[in-house]
Parts: sequence; C-alpha cells; structure tokens
Amino acid sequence: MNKMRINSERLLDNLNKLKTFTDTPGEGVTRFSYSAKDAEARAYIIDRAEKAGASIHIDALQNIRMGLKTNRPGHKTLVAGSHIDTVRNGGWLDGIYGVCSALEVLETLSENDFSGEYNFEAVVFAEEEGSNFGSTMTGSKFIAGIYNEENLDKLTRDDGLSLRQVLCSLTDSRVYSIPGPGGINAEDIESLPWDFSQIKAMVELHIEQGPILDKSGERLGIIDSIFGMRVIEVVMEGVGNHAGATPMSQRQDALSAAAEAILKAEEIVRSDEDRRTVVTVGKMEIAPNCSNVIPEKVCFSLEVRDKDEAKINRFMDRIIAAIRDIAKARKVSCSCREHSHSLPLHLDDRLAQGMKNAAEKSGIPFRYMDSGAVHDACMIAYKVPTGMIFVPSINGRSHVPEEDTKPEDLVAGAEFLFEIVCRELG
Ligand code: HGY
Ligand code: MN
Ligand code: MN
Repeated sequence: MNKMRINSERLLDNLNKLKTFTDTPGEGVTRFSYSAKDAEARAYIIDRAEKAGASIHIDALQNIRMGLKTNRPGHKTLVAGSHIDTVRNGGWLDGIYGVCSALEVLETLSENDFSGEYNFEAVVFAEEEGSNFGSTMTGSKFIAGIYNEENLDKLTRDDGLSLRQVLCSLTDSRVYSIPGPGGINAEDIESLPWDFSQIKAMVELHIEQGPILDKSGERLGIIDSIFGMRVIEVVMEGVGNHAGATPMSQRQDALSAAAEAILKAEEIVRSDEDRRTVVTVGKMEIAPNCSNVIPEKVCFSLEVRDKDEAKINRFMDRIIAAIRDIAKARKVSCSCREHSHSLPLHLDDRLAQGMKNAAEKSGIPFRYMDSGAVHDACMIAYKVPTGMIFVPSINGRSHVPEEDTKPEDLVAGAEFLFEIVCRELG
C-alpha cells in the first residue's frame, strides 16, 4: 500500500481559518455551541467533509458524524474526533485540533480511495465545554446514554433558556438538525445514543492543556486515565445593607462568607498527600453586585477532580461540611446543589499499548500519563475501547488566549493519529 501521508499544510490552514470563528477577536476564541460562530465553524468543516465525499449525520443534540465515502454497511466503524466549542476567551486549539486532525484523516483516506476492514468516521461532539449549561461533555453524555430527555429541560443557561429551548431555537439547517414543528420528540431522543455494537473503537487527539509534556520535552502523551469530576452549585444568602452605614459587627455579608468558604476549600484540597486532587471555583454571581451595597446573595460553582472517585467524594464532602460551618458562624444561609459529575476512567490497554509500540517504532519521545482535563473520550470509553493522544501545550497554558502548541507538534500529533487510525482500520 503506498505510504499515505496527511497534508500538514492543509491541517494548519484549517486550524488557522477556524480560529477566526470567534465572538472575541483579539481576545482568544469564544465559540459556544449553538452560537452563530459555532454555525460558521460547522459550515466550514461540513463543507470540507462533503467535498471529500463524506456522508453527514447530525443528531438532535447537534453532534456531527462524517462518514468516509468508502464506508460499507455491516462493517464496524472506527471513530476519531473531539469538540469545536470553547470556553469564554479560550484558546484556538482545545477540541478543534482533534476535530481538524480527524477531518484531515478523513480527507487523506478519501483522496487515496482507502477502504479497509473497518469503516471510518470523523466526529464533532456538541457542548463539550459546558459553556452554555455548566455541564461538560453534554453531547457525548447523550450519545453514551448517560443523559436523557430529563436533562434537556434540567440544564439551563444564564439567560434561563433550557437546552431543549436552545435546540428548538436553531434555524440554520445547513449545519443543524432542526426539530420539527412539535419540537424535539421522543424519536429524536431515542435515536441519540449510538449503536455501539457497530463501533470498533474511538481515538481522540487533544492538546495536553497542562505543563507535563512542555516541561519534560516528550512530544506525545498516551493517556492512561481521565480524571473524574464532581460539580456543585453553592448559594450563600446573607443580609444586604448599606456599605457605609452598617457597622462591621452587624453584617451578614454573603460574599465574605463565600470568600472564606473558597479559601477553606483550597486549604482542604492542598492537604492532599498525592498532591493530585484539584478544586476550582470558576464562576460566581453576586447580588446586587454594587460597590456600595453589602452583598446579599452569592452563587458560585465549585468542582473537585481526581483520578480516584472515592477521593473526589471525600474531599467534596469535607468541603460541603466546611461551607455549612462557615455559613452558620457568619449567620448566612447556604445550599450546596449537586450539578453534574463524571467518573474517572481508565482508557483501553490494547489501544494504549498499540500507541506505545507505534511511538517507540517512530522514535517519538512519549509519556504514558493521566488527563486532568475531561474529554468526550471519557464518555465514549464507557461503551467501546477508547484511546487518547496528547501533544504539548506551550507553557502548559489552556482555556486562555495564550493557549498554543508548536506547529511541528500539531503536525506530529496528527500524523501519529493517522498512523494509529490506519493500523486500526486494517
Ligand atoms: O473542563 C474540562 O476539563 C474540559 O476542558 N471541558
Ligand atoms: Mn477539550
Ligand atoms: Mn476545554
């Protein structure tokens, strides 16, 4: 078989074009699922896939499956993909690098009229970041059957719209599957989970988003396990009052209580002997949020992540108890509501071993490592053998405009993905 090779120029061009689809030009990439910029990026990707002869299937959550033109009925499918949505003012590679690389694999296989023992699909998972609804990996949770119709209405955005309402508001039929006049029906929901008996495996290529490869000098990460995460929503309610006329001794300040609770959460997790568990408060609303009013109500997200589920729960339970004690001492009320979670997951050993062998053979320095970030691969791994590959993130930065990876590492990662896919396609 002639040695097929990806077109690295095309890969980098696509990435550079796609980063222009952002709501915050010059301040990183902001491309939430179901936004106008999301639609533009989808159109660009779908257009390329269709030009390569691919079949396009978009489900009710707007996950996209792009099938190689030589795919045959009755043959199991190897899937490669990731997400194209971002956090606010995020980076230009998180997610979309894996989608672009899977698209490059599709285009290269198509140009070579490749047809193997197995079929191939490039996939875009919707709403991976949770930037709209606060729940990561939403599209892939529906695909894996972890989420169902109830979540369509339970998940809401800051503007109060539910996931169902947002999906029903979509109008661009070029890039979205538009619900019928009756909205999203039972059939749309039933057809969301994949028939995993027809899926051979999945591979996701992603930037590391952390400092390990950048520091060690290895150029590839082969992933052992993806951390789990548990997210709660905390509301602390005190008494609003005048910032100037209220003596310190008479305050029930919700924000001061929250501040103490957040520092306490940090102190609890910093006590971790493994120094692996992480806790983050990334989103907060303050009411009434005026400089001369003692904050009455504060609502914030708090997430704990680790490789070990029992540890996640041990730390989170200690944090919740501490929040309650602080609220009591400060005479403010508090509620801690479970928001979302995903379990830690060890990825497929056979796939990982194959990747290690391939990396050894090609002489690319690699490291077998964990992922502190969660990925759609985590949800698919519940169902079929799944593998993940990382490339280094410069200075270990991600989810920020500074997110970057050397072009030669982007190309090496995509070439490695291509090699693994070709090995798996047989
Ligand atoms: O939050 C995460 O780990 C991923 O970037 N959504
Ligand atoms: Mn990602
Ligand atoms: Mn991300």
